[in-house]
Amino acid sequence: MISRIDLRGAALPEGSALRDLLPRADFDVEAALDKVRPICEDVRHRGTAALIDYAQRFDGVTLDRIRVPAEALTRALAELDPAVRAALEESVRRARLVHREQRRTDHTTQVVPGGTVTERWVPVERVGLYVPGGLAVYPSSVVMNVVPAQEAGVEGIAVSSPPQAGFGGLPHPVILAACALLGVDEVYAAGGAQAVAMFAYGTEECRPVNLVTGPGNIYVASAKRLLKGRIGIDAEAGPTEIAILADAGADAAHVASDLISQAEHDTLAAAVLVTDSPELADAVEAELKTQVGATRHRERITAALAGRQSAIVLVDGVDEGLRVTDAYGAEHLEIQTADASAVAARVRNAGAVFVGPYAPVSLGDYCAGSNHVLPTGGCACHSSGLSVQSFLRGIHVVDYTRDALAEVAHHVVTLAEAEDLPAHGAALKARFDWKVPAAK
Ligand code: HSO
Ligand code: ZN
Repeated sequence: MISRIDLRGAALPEGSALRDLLPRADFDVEAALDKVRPICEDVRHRGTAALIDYAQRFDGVTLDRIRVPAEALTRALAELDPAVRAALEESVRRARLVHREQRRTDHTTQVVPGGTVTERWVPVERVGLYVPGGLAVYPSSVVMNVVPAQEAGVEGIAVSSPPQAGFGGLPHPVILAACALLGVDEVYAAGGAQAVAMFAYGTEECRPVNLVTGPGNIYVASAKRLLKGRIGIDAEAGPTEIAILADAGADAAHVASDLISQAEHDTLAAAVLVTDSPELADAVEAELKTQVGATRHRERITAALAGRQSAIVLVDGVDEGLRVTDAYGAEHLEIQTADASAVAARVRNAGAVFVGPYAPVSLGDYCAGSNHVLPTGGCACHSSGLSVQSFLRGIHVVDYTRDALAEVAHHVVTLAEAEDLPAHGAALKARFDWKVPAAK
């Protein structure tokens, strides 16, 4: 059902060698580039007509336009199950509480009298938020993308999600309802690489955006990599990962259900338990066997747990466990050990950390207030999840008086000469009648 990796009894290797002991799913974004490149070029040149063709080819729907009409959004919200509406509202409320606090205030540093640098935080003008709709549809991802963009003050927010044959070629109605609930009225029925190309190049219906965020399949990730530069992107999102660091005191049934919860996403999803307790490892394995049989998506889950990307890793103690989880850099990391807060405080690499027995990843997926668009594939070692910061740019505003410039001019001229860029120095000299003020 799930493989074991026994790292007990010997010193753990350093850095990447340790990481290599914990296999990951093959999510070869590079390999998809050849397929994605012609699609993006086609959208660039033929715009809406190309998107209509791809909707036919990949989604099996006949569309005459890509933009979702306003009435469809209003109707989706009116027809939304009240319990789902209440749950989405609570998800939004909590996400707003957390993301609002991430707003940045401008800050001015007086470097010298008369010389200041102000860092101004300016929202990106226009963003395209991608919401997947293949194997599963994720209205919760609408919340996780839109809330930080709104809290950052982004004015132009467009959402795209694949057209669904079962819903008259529109994106899934709960996705439309979530957009309407959040006040987003610019929604497109486009999926995959073609949606990213639509955002990047623009079409007759959709103005180009500056930044594309949101998770997606390998083609979406590949198109984001291809078009990066023309557009900004968030961290690349691959298959979901959960790692759990647990000791003998953890509840095996809960650990197993949390591993299963993320395995439910995808056959390539990774579920990794790191523990110093062989008894817990055995108990979790037994729980997995009984629990998986009772789940709706048991085939997908079994494949994910049996895949080479999932494992139970045995270590000598919690310290070694932390070294393993840091080397792995999971998208989600649960700490189910004694003194979980203290252990969590020592984590260096993870997309998000879930502390103790009552903070399962599923809480974070929907209603913790945290964001669920997180770095996967080890990207947590260098990147953060989606936040207000993802939608802001810090602009340095440099303001110096003549005296403040005079004070430092000789240093600038010296550095310009050292770099053999005399015209840089000349730009200063010209302001002082070609006589650089002497050093004080
Ligand atoms: N666990 C996923 C997010 C999600 N789960 C959406 C359920 N719906 C990636 O963080
Ligand atoms: Zn999830």
